[in-house]
Amino acid sequence: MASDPLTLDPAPSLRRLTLLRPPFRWSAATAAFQIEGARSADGRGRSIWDDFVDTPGAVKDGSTAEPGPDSWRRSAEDVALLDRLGVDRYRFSVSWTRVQPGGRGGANRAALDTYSRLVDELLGAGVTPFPTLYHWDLPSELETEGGWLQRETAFRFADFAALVIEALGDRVRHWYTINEPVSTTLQGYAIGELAPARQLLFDALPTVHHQLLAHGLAQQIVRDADAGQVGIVNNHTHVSAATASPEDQAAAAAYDALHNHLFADPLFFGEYPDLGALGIPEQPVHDGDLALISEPSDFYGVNFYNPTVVGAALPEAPIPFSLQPVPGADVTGFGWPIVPAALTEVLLGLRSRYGDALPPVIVGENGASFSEPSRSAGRIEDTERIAYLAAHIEAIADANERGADVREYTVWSLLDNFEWAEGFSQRFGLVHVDHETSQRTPKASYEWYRALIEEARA
Ligand code: IFM
Repeated sequence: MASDPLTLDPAPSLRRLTLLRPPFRWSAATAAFQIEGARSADGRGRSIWDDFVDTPGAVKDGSTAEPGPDSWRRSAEDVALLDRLGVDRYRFSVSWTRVQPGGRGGANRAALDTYSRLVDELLGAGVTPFPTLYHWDLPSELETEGGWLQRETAFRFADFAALVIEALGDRVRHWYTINEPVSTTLQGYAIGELAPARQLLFDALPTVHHQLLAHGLAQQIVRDADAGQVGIVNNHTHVSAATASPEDQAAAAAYDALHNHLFADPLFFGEYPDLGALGIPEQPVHDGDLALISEPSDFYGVNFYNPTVVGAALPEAPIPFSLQPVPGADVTGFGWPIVPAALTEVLLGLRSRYGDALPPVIVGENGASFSEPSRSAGRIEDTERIAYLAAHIEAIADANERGADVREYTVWSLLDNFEWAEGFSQRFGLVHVDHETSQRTPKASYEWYRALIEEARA
């Protein structure tokens, strides 16, 4: 996917909405640790994110995800919001440490009952439940034993997945296995921006294979249980070289391989790209692993936020590339460049690289944080977010018109929530949340998305 820099198309009009009529689906997403709060309730165990937030200075604003939206106790409010929004599906995640507090053993029934009630409430509201089985909350005990660096973790995850699928699989018919393995590998184990805050650089890379193996095992469990549709969801970025120099081009190709191909090639080609020239060791593959990992899924989830411009390594740097600003692009509150055309390129790039091996695509996350007050005296007029979402939806329509097969769009996020190392300082929600009182107030973008969904179905 490495190519020339892309230009920003600022037009937020939805002139292509006609291309996204039903059966195209509209969704919104959250994740357990980011919204649930109630860290000590109902027998929940510790995860690597509890360890992270309890490390002084690790979270930018010192927040701990408590209470935040407090969705463990207030899920009925979330369901009411989803109902009025009119989404087809709700992407939420199941907390591993609520179901298996120590990361292994029998299920905590109280936790499964709570998720079961959420599923029933969603179905009652006409919203299809679409859980993610792993959204970054690895049990601390397993991290102590090596976490995703250890092959065994994939099997522990499969045990957990089996408990959830057994409890909910009579009503849940759509499953994401693992969320953004690339973020866990690169930000969690390689550079330590996210939990478990390891700084292993290329020694982090066995976590790629172990997460993909976990996906393959969980997918097999869904299949064996006849529990519906299943796939993985990863983050993709469009990579371009900072200049036409051979050094920058080579660095961009290396980053593209690391961020995009290393994770998707084994799923769709059944083999890892050869990154030996970069000094990256081979993945710890056992007989039969790649066949399992490349078993066809029902969909491929693509999370997209921003493109990446890459230049040659800086002097003395331990990695063979440098990440650079995207020239001329506006940025979100996070500082992420806003380039909707890059999403079109990612979708077309996947199509052209993997051809018929690529299943239908779901955009599993897309959204933007902007500076907004922590307390809301009324509706927040988040026009920048509306422009961001509209332009990216249009980018999907463009991709479909040019041969991609995207079947669903998911906004990150339904709610303002705990943005990992940024704490409560970044707000992505369609709904404002006062993180002290947990009060929810729909923003202008919520009403805009509601109207868009209605119009797309008309
Ligand atoms: O909040 C995260 C989410 O948990 C995973 N994908 C990216 C989002 C924004 O950073």
